[in-house]
Amino acid sequence: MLVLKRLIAFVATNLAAGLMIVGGGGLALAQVTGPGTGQPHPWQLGLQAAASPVMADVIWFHDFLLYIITAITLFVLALLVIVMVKFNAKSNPVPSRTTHNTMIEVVWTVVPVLILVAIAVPSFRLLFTQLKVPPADVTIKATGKQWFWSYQYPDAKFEFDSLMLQAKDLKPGQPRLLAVDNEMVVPVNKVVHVLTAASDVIHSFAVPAFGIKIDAIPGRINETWFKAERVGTYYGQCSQLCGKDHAFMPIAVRVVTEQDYAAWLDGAKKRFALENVPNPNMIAAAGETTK
Ligand SMILES: [Cu+2]
Repeated sequence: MLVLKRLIAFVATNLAAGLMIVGGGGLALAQVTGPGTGQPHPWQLGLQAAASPVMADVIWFHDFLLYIITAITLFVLALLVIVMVKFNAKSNPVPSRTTHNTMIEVVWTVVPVLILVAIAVPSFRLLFTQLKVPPADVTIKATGKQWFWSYQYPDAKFEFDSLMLQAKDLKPGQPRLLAVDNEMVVPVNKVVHVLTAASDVIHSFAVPAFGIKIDAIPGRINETWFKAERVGTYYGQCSQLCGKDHAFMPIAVRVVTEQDYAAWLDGAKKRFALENVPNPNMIAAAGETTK
């Protein structure tokens, strides 16, 4: 009974969201269905609401493709129905012997090319935005380990581990399987340059609300960036199968105001200081030359 109820609810939500898309109210699917809390929610449909300009572009591109694919599907369906109704053996007993039609052949070559160009332009623009890191305000190195993340703030010279909270340790409001003991903290509206690496196997650093997902590979450093536009906590997960606890190494990013960030940074420097701990993984701080 519950399954049936949920199924009906699911179909109804789908239909409503679908109608909104077809209606073209300019509403992104994610905003229609997501509460914008930086985490997935039960019966979620579509992408998580955007908290960074890149994710806003990703959602726009997703919706844009949905319009195109819907139009193409409906067009092909209409053609199939016409063929089935008008040209079946009963209603069209003597088939035409036409084999070529230059006009139609030009059209069915040129139109798909134009559609692909229309898709390629925003697609490449989005790729370039994602790949070109703007001048960074904060640099953080995220290291994937079996099975947790370590965050290093090279400019402030500290590093800490971030482990998933067990169900019994959750405080009210903290999501199960996503909340961690030490969140990665970043200031709002600042460009955060994320460097990723791994110490054992390949992991992947992904936070859907920021539109970032990048492999963390042992022995090399990958980079990506995000600019969080809203204060809050945003969750992601390791997105590369990395062993038995792959599902239990969540990413939690707490976006705070600049003042709160400065205060946190002061405290964190004392708590996680590396000064006396020789750390071979420490990367050269910005502005410092590597010896
Ligand atoms: Cu992993």
